[in-house]
Amino acid sequence: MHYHQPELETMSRDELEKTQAERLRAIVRYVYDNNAAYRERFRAANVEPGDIRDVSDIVKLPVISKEDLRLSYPDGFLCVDRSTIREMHMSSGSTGTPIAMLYNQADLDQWADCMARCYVMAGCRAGDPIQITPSFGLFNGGFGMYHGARRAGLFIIPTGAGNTARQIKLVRDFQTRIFTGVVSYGIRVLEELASQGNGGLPSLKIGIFGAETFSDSMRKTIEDGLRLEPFDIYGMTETGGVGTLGQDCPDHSGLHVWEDHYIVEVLDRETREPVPDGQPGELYITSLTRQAVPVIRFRTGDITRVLSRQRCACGRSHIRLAKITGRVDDMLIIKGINFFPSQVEQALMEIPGVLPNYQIIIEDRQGVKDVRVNVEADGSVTGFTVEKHLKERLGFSPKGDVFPAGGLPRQEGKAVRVFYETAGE
Ligand code: DLL
Repeated sequence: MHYHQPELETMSRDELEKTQAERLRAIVRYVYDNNAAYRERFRAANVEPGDIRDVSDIVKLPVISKEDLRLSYPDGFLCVDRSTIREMHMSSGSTGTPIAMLYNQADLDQWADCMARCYVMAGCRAGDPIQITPSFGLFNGGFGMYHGARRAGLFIIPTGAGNTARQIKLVRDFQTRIFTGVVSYGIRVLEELASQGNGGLPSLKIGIFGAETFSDSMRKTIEDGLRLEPFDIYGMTETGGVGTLGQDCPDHSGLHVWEDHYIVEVLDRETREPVPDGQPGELYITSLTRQAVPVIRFRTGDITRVLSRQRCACGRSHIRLAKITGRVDDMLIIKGINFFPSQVEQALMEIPGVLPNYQIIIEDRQGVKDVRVNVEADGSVTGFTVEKHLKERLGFSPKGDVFPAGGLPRQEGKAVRVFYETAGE
């Protein structure tokens, strides 16, 4: 077995929980002493650092939402002197109001180590050529993968986003072994390969994909099409970026979250009470080791469940979560039925001949919502086939429109799947 930080990745559950308790006490004291906004929030919740003795005391602390972070833009939760900041990243967020994440040197090191753990866990070894296709810029994807690849000693090919024909040429010219990207970019590469019609990419062995829900069908399409082993990498701007939270291991039995750096809580979406392991809920994250902008009980909006706290076949003791199935704010309610875009994706991909490109259009006709699904498929699939299958799987019948391969628009970066139309005004 290979690990980037063997002692930390395989320490016993007892040690891990002891480390978390110590670090939780320290970080709570730290944010209280170094940031007025945190101090005020703690006071409003009637809690003091001394009240936090064990991990179970975490429920006494106030939660922090994306909205809180937006309102504090650009640096309301900063806990270090501005002169020590070394880098920043930003997420645009669905409303367009940004959230900024600032890093000091210790935070950049922490990010690099978390990312390097993910790489080594996936089988990457020093000297392996890695092509990094998320964009380099304010989005954390490109630079996070870069920092980690430096730490793991990989040979970095920093292509950034787009120009798929050139990406393919570089894979061939430099025998790229590891390919990284947002999930939908894996599909884009497959399409480009098909249109070139001149063979596959045999040097590729490892695919590291994330930033979007990774349905089983999408995963299989990428695995079979690119003939590599796909890994699902998880992270977000607010926790410090890609890879900070973790990834699945070669056992593919859930996402290992780096628990010496983060405390995971899965809470009921309405009551905010912890749900039992195995039950789905909303993920809250506390960062234990970040210095510039630590988050305490950050409400991620992501839906998951705890799969296991047992040591994994890979030797790691860190918790395993189910892959992220969607976001609380993505849930759609049409004609009284709740569903997530990822369920539509899963159902669509079960239809033979359907291609992995689709749009969900929510039509609003004077307050009455209806849904239409546009999907690319080969000539064997009709709108009727799509409608019938979605009805069986989702319990309601959106209108299905079929487009030829390449008939729907593509975006650079994360794919946009849901569109809103207002009609009849
Ligand atoms: O998307 C970080 C990242 C970059 C992860 C590249 C993996 C690869 P944000 O733009 O802040 O950061 O978006 C974070 O994206 O709360 C999830 O809703 C979603 N997300 C990220 N990774 C996954 C994943 C990056 N593996 C938000 N599966 C998160 C499902 C994911 N959703």
